[in-house]
Amino acid sequence: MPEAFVAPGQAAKPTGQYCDMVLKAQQEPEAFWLQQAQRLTWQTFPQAASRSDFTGDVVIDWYAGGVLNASESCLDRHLQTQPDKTALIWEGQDEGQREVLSYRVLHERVCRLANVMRRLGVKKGDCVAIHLPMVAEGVIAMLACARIGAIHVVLFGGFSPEGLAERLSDSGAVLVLTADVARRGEKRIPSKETMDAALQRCADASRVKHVLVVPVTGADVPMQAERDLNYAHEVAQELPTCPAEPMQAQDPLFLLYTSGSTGRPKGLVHGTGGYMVWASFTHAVVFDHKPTDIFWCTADISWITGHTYVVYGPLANGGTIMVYEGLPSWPQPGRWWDVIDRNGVTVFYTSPTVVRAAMREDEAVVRSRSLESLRILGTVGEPISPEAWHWFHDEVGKGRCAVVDTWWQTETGGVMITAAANSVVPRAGAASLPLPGVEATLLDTQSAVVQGAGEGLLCMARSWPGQAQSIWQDHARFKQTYFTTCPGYYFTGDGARREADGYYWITGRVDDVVNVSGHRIGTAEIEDAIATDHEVVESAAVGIPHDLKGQGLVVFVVPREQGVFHPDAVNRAVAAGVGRYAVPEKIYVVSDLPKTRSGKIVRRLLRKIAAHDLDGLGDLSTLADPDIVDELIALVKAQA
Ligand code: 6R9
Repeated sequence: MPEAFVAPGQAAKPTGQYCDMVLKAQQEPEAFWLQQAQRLTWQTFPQAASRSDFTGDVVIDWYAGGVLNASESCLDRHLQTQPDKTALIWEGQDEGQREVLSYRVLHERVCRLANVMRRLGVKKGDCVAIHLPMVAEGVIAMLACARIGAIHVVLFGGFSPEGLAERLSDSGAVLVLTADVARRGEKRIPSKETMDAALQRCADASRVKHVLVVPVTGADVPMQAERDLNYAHEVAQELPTCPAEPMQAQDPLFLLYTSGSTGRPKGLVHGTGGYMVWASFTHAVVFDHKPTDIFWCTADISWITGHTYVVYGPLANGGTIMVYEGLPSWPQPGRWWDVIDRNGVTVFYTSPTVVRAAMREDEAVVRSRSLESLRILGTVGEPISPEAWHWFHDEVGKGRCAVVDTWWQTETGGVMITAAANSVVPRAGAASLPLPGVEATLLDTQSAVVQGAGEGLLCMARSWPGQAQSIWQDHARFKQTYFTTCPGYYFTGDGARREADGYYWITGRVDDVVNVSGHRIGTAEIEDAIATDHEVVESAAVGIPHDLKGQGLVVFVVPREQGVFHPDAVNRAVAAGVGRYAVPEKIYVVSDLPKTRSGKIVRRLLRKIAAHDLDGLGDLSTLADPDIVDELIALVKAQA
């Protein structure tokens, strides 16, 4: 095992391979990142690593001159060395549903679908929407898009038709892949029906020429003649080989929508070369990848974590991925532990929410499973408490697995801050140290750099290969969102604390984004959805601490007419406008919201009141109507 690494220039003498990388990336970034580019298969090797610039118009530019195809790095090159190695193990949620795909078979399936898409007229640079549950076809669809140079846009199965329509229109997708019906425990999710409703709502629905329907359950669903096609039928007609489209390193590989503090969800654009290097590099370094690993990242493919650590990272590194369709504890508690035991999973990467839920189950559930194949455990998406970290380490890892808490974002493409497994000494509850080449910096509210131990806004001083290039068709918004708060730096939206020896602790979002079980929800999206109800004058959504979900969503609503308004209307509006997953925990119907004299809602106050944290509400004299605070406190107490 490599000697555990502390921090360059700190504590013990820095040694080991990991430390060499940190120093090289710091001292000779160009040479270091060109060297890392050799992890991929290139048709033309790049001439430069980064030509990025955080000032002026903001340019994120990696691997200029490089030509590659992401699917060749994930598939073709492994065909030469290990065609029969298992690339993907899929298990369905019903007993006995299992499929094992070798690299050879995965390559064939990807090529067949790529040929279908080409036949249907999809061209390089077109957007293709993927709206599928955790079935092998989701992975296949992403790689098939990459194969022909189409930009994939994976959409969450929990979005409402309105939420889907918004993203379909914004991306201008020309083809959609959906399921007939998705399974979720006992529930059946009408994916095709939801997509039909979304397409009806799209003003420019005509841009979507075809809908490919994957028969997940085999249910009978309405098919619109000419537009809708059966996936199984279409791929069966195609050849199992397909030439890969040569892509410039800078050509987009995918768009992924995520929530920010204001306005509509943004489609973050990830380029091909930089993103793929980052996916491969971080998967190898953070999870100490070994060729014999069976890597299970439990994230849905509609999340960035699913993109980078279900699909691109492990497959670029020739690994074996586990894809499981079902819930952690359905049909019985401990189902995921059984998946680990049955398949010999060695690396298990999940979310703190899953860990917290498992902690609440009878301890016999986890103790009755072997889990002896595991060697590394990871979490992502939200902070993990030291208590949950220790439980994960002791009960799931049986005290012998490395545990990595990984901090990163849709915008960063892959892990940024972590205690890389078997290289960095972890600290329970801390995100720990920036990866090689990640220049994390804390800035105070005056944009001055915080030195040594301290707290501040978490920023990056320099670009890294996985950085998103832009927001789809809105570079001005990209610049405004990420590069104006702290000029010259990429601003993450998170706050953090740093110890004297360089370890980072993430303190949470400093903007109006709420993190419910790892789902990033912009409060503005919730408020916009509620505003569609004409009975509502205005509303404010805030996050409060929640034992199980990390954060819960609370909404304050001012109805047009007090007394007659029913809070259920709010739930309906949110479910329709955003999706059921975003329905608030609690709704308070109030006569007004606390505002400054200039009319700005004082969210800080609402957050504290909603969380019953009534000490130190601060100076209320700047409020337009300070009396409203007493009304809110009384209401929250009465409904506790
Ligand atoms: C990968 C992913 C990003 C936001 C991020 C932060 C929070 C993610 C975290 C974490 C504390 C961790 N976050 N990982 N907070 N510790 N290990 O989650 O991407 O969905 O874009 O969310 O999630 O607030 O800014 P994304």
